[in-house]
Amino acid sequence: MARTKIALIGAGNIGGTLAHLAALKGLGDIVLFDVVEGVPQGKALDLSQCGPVEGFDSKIIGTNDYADIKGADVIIVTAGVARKPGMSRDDLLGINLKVMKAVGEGIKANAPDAFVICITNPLDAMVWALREFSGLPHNKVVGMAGVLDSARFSHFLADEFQVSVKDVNSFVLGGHGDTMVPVLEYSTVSGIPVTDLISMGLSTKERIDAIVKRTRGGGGEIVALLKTGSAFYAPATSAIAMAEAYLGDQKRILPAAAYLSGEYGVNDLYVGVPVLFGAGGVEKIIEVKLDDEAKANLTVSVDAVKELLVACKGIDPSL
Ligand code: TXD
Repeated sequence: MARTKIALIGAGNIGGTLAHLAALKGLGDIVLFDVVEGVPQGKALDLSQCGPVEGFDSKIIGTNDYADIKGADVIIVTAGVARKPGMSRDDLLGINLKVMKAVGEGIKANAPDAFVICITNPLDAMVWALREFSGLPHNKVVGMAGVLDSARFSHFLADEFQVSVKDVNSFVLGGHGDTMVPVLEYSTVSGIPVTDLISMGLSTKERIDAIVKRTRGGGGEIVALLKTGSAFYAPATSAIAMAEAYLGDQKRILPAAAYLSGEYGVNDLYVGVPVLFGAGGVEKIIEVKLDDEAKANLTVSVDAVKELLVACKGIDPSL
């Protein structure tokens, strides 16, 4: 049987980290694709030279040719640009939409059977556009944001309660970032909901609200510190967890931007929800009961995604 092939579209900070993790975890052979000449080739060579030290023999190549992603089992997309000072959200949307068009067409022509994970921002709109341009089935195209947002939330909760992160399981819904909806009733420490931990006097509503706020702004906090880019270690780790769930048919339930057709009362949109991942890609959308506050927050989140899609359709009438 041929080795698993993982294609990474975009060989920037996240793309390079993804390649490193995939090689260390022995997930398969790796293709790093980028439009910039030399960068994917250079990173591939550097990463290949980790092999003798780490003891992996994944074949890692860098390329500027979509033909090299032929037959990929998993594709992770980070291609695009980040917002620079003076650039409006619509400017960014316009640029990355064009990138998604090129990437979608490249995938359609070369790897239509792949499971595709999109990371490029603005996430919920870009994953929708990538699915449209690639024409792949909806269950094979997902967006990564929820695993990262919940990892950030779990990290802060573990810190607050002074417990191991292994015992913290947090639950988020909705779009990436500002409109993310953390659900406290379903966020637990060893099965005990955060709401109960507050009643037990182990924290306060105010402190948890501050943690929620910090989680929502988690990306921005890192951008402000780095000054030259955005987070890449945790985003890469999060996408790799999703790829492993698919490749290993793990039946994991992870938060991800998935295509909704009626679930949570939402149609024809990608929104962050709990997803059962297995060999079939998105095997099931898990619909949980939400209280009125979470429902209202989810509506705000969904409306924000809808607005972005209207802007996408305005920029590219073929959508
Ligand atoms: O949770 C999440 N979804 C995110 C999203 C968390 C963190 C960062 N998030 C977004 O991921 C971020 O806003 C960016 O849109 C992507 C990628 O972030 P990264 O930090 O890896 O950005 P880089 O280092 O700028 O890398 C982008 C690469 C760069 O090498 C470009 O040359 C390349 O994308 N690029 C392209 N590759 C292929 N094809 C095209 N058309 C193309 N255009 C640019």
